Amino acid sequence: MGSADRETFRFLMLGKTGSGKSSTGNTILGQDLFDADVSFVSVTDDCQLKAATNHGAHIEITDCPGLFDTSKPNEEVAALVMKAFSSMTSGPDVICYVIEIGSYTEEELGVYKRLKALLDGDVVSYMLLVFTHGDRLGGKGVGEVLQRAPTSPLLQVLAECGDRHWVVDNTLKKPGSQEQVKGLLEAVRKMKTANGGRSYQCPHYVTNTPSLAGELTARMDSVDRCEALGKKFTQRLTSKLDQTQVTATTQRHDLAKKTQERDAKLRAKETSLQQQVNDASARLSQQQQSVAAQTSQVQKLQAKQAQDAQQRQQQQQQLQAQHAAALQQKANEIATLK
Ligand SMILES: Nc1nc2c(ncn2[C@@H]2O[C@H](COP(=O)(O)OP(=O)(O)O)[C@@H](O)[C@H]2O)c(=O)[nH]1
Ligand SMILES: [Mg+2]
Repeated sequence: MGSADRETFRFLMLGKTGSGKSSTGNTILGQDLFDADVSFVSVTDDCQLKAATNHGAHIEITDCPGLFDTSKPNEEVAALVMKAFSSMTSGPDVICYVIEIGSYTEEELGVYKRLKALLDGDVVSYMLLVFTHGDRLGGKGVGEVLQRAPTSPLLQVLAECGDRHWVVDNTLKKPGSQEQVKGLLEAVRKMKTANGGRSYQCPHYVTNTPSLAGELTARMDSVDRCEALGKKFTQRLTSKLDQTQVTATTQRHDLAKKTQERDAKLRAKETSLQQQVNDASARLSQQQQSVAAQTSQVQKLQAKQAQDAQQRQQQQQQLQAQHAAALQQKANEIATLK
C-alpha cells in the first residue's frame, strides 16, 4: 500500500522553545527524526517537516520553532506563521499547541491570542493542547491539576479548544510510548470527522506576498493595541479601586468614631438613669419606712383609745351600780321609816 492510500495525519507543532515539541514529534512518529534540544534555545527558526509510517498510518509532522517565544517582534512571528503554512503539503489536520505541564503564564496567553489573530476563526476547531512531561502528573489527570489552579490563563485556552487535550510522557520507551500515541490518533480521528475530513486551510496563507506580510503585521499590532487598552483599563480600574478603598477606610474610621461617641453617650445616659432609679427607690423605701412608723403609731393610739373606752365603760358601770345601790338603800330607809 503506497502512502497515498494510507490513512494520513498531518500535525503542526506550535509552542514555546523547550516545551517538548520535537520530543513529542518523535514520540508520535515512533522514531527520533527531530533533534530534541536540551539547551532550551531555539537553534533555528526553520520549520521542519518529518514523515514516517506509524500505527499503519502516514504521519507528517511540521515542527515550527520560535513562534511562541515572547521576545519575538510581531513581523517575525507573522513571517514564521506564513513559513509554517506554506511549507506544508496540505493544511494540518491538527494543530498541536505544546505546553509543558505546570508552566503557563499570562505572557504565553498573549502569544496564543496573537496566533489566533493571524489565523481565522476556524483554527480553534483544529487545536489540540498537548501537555508534555506527563511523567510529572504521577497518575493524576491534567483536569485535576488545573482544578487546583482555577485562575490559570490556561483554562481559557482549554475552554476555547473544546477541552481537547492529550497528555504525553516523552520519556517512555516502546511499547509504553506508543500506547499513548494510539490514544492520540484516536482523538485526531474524531477531530477529523468533526471537521468534515477537511484539513485546516487558512485563506490568508495561500500566497506569500509582501502585502500579506503587511496585513499580518497589522493584525498583530491590533492585538498589541487591544492589550495596551486592556492594560490601561486595568490601571484605571486599579486606581479607582484604590480610591474606593481609601474612601471606604475613611468611612470605616468615621463610623467607628461615631459609634464610639454614641456608645459613650448611651453609657452616660444609662448611668444617669440608673442613678435616678436608685434615688427614687431610696426615697420610696424611706417613705415606706415612715408610713410603717406612722401606721404603727396609729395602731398604738387606736389600742389606747379602745383601752380608755373600756375603762370609761367600766367606771360608768361601777358608778351606775353605786348609784343604783344608793337608791336602793334610800328606798329601803324610806320603807323602814314608814
Ligand atoms: N521528563 C520529560 N522531559 C521531556 C518531555 N518532553 C520533552 N522533554 C525534555 O524537554 C527538553 C526540551 O524538549 P524539546 O522536545 O527539545 O522541546 P522543543 O524546544 O519544544 O522542541 C528536552 O530536554 C526533552 O528531553 C517529557 O514528557 N518528560
Ligand atoms: Mg525543538
